[in-house]
This record gives sequence, C-alpha cells and structure tokens, in this order.
Amino acid sequence: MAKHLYALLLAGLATLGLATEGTPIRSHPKKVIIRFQSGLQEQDIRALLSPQEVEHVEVLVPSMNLYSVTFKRPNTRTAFLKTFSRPAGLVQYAQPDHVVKLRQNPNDPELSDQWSLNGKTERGNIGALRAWELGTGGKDAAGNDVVVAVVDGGVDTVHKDLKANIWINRDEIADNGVDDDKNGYVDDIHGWNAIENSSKVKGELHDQGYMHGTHVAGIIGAQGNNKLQVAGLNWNTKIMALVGSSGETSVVAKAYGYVIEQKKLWLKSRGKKGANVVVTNSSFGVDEGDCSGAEYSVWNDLYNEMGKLGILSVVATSNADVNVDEVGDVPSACSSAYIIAVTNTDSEDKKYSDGCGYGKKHVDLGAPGTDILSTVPGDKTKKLTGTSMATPHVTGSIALLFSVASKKFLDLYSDNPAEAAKELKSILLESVDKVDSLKGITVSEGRLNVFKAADTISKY
Ligand SMILES: [Ca+2]
Ligand SMILES: [Ca+2]
Ligand SMILES: [Ca+2]
Repeated sequence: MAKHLYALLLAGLATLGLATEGTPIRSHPKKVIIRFQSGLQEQDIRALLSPQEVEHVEVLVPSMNLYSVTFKRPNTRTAFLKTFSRPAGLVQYAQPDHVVKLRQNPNDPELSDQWSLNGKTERGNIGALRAWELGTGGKDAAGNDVVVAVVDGGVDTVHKDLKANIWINRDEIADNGVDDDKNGYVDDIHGWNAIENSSKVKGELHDQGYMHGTHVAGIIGAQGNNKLQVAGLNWNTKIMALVGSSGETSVVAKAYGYVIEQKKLWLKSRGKKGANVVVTNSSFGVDEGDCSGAEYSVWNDLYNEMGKLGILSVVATSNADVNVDEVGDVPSACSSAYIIAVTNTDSEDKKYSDGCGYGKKHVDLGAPGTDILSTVPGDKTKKLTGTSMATPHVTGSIALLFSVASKKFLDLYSDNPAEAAKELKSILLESVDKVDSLKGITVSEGRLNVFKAADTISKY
C-alpha cells in the first residue's frame, strides 16, 4: 500500500516535470494540505512520504486524516498537487496552502462616509484597511496598554462610540474628593482639566472646544467593528482626556505635565501605576509664535521631556496658508525631535485648498483633514475640516503602530524610550506616499501611509 502512493507521486513527477504555478492567489510555495483516506494510520502516512522529497509533516485534524506536508522543492509540490487534486489512491484530495487574510473590514455603518479610512479613494488612501489586517489597536505585544493623550477642549467620555476606549485610572475612585492613588490629582479618573484644575474632562454640549476634542478623539479611537457609527484608526485603545487647548501656555504645560507625571509613574512602578502614554495629540497653537525665541522656551522643553519618556507629540500646523519656517508657529515650528507636525490633505491628495500651513524644515507630513467624519458630543457624528483633523490620523496611527510593533522594537522602547520614539518617527516619515502637492514644502514630501509604517514596525 505504501509503495502505491509513492509510485503515483513519482509518476506524477515524471509526466508533469517542471509544471509551474499559474494561480494568482498566494499560497506557500512548498506546502500542501492533504486529506488521506480514512483508515490510514499516521505511521503509514509518514512512511508514504519520502524523506528525500518531504521536509516536514504535520497533523492538522487527526480525526480527518488531514495533514500539512512541506516539500523540499517547489517543483515537487507542484507536481504533487497536479496529481492529487482529485481523489487518487490513498489521497482524498490535496490542495495549496493558501495565504489567508483576515477579513477585518469593520461593520461600522458610517464607514462608507469615512473617505480617509474606507479605502474607496485611490488617492488620499492611508492604507487603513490593510493596516487593520496587521492589527486594530489595543495592547502592545508585551501586554501593555497603549495610551493616547488628547490635549484639547475635552472629550465626551460617555459617547456611545467612544466610551469603551476611554482611559480609566484604575486606582482612582471618581467623585469622592480624595486623591486615592496619591498621584497629586484628585479624582482624575479619565485625565485632567488643566483650565479648571479639576477632573472634569466632559464639557457642555454646545461648547466648540468640547466638540473639537470629541471629534479628534473619535478619529484616533472611535470603537470599531461594533455596528455603531464610525471606526477610529484604533478599534480599541485608551484615550486619556486633557482639557488644555485654550487659555495660556501655562494651561498647556499643566496638561502636558499630567501626561509626564503619569508616564513617569508608569515607568517607575513598572506598569503598576500611572499610564503608558506613547503619544500626545495637540491640535492648537500660537499663530506665528517664534518657538526658537527665548519667550517660548517651555515648549521645546516640554516636548523634549516627554520625548525622553518615549512620548511623541503630534501637532497640527496652522490653518492659514503660511510657510511656518518663515513666519513661525508654536508648536508646529518648534525644533524638538519628538514633535511630528502635520498639515491637511484632501481626498485627491491635494494640500487643502482653503489653506493650511507648510514648511520644508518643520512640517513633517500631510494627513487627511478635509471633510472628516467623526464623533461629536451627544452620541452624534459630524464632518469637520482642518489640520486639527489631519493630526489625529497621525496620532492614531502611532498608537496602532505600538499595537503591532515587533518584540525587538518594544525591547528598544523599554531600554531606550527616547531612541525608540525617534526611530518610530523616522519609520512613519519614511513610509509616506510622496504626493506632488507636498513636494518641496514638507519634510517628508508625502502623506501618511499607516499600512506601510505598520508593516515596517511589525517586522522591525
Ligand atoms: Ca489621583
Ligand atoms: Ca478620588
Ligand atoms: Ca463604531
């Protein structure tokens, strides 16, 4: 009996010789899946498979006599498939071992209106659908939470498409007037309000800043694949809400200060306390501020301090059509290596026509920021336009990159967070799709491509 199969295989090889594959669907070049006739014992099956031809045999489903066989040479595999694609002798069938792709297009009903993510546009496509085949956000491979700090006008933490992805300070008890986790902030359950010095990050329904912050948060991490509204870049994530986008620089500093303290606590306690913030999102600034001037010293200092802790800061450049290298802008024209400054592109990969900042030296890349659908307070969604909407595409991408990063990258992040943060920034900038409208006026001359960046960091 044993000789029968091998004879057939040899016959197949003799007649088919160097048959080539013509199939467009990818499959492993040396592997086949074989279902043997029932009643054949494993030892018999192994004996049938000549060690001269076969590299590896693995039982897939014992009760079905279903096996995976790896041949030493692709030609042998091809000939084997030709011979045994239909029942013959001891083999019920043999088939290629196709590459299987996750069908992870999310089921959120408004995805069809999210042009920057749904893959329908050829231009402007940041590769979200393909990136989601690698990962959809959540913890990193080491099991750490990946926390995104949104410094803005507040976040609707009970919005139905956001609430599952809001960061929770587990060691704090809400609304009891006590700093339960003794981190210096009373009742800081979801973040901090640096304007009011309170734990209140949820705003008033018609407040513009609150709407803005909730929209930004949704781009980063509206819950995906939950049959509700929109999908964020991360279907799962942890959004820390900081109210600090209006008022004075000191307010911003206080908001960043909360992020710094929480990350330091996380590092010091080896993940037991605080929060593993990896990126901040800042869609605000001082138009035409001179960040290199002495009057703005605190800005680079804060970004460098966060950078040393492995926190990148993604910032929106001006919404005016100005060269920020020349006229200045805070923070997008600040020189810290840990800043990523973003301008606004549309669905045709054009720099937004009604104006947005640029600068060969300081504006790193473009990202979709025109007619972007996302969450707004009161369980609603809405389209908004601006560099403020472009920036969270990049911020969300960075969180996604952490969730798919290789162990080697995470080891580097743990050993030398500052170096790893800069490495991630260069991966992101090297992964852009070059577009004409950003040529000569941005650092990378391209628009965000989250898939390419995710692919690179997953193989780092
Ligand atoms: Ca506290
Ligand atoms: Ca408390
Ligand atoms: Ca959703």
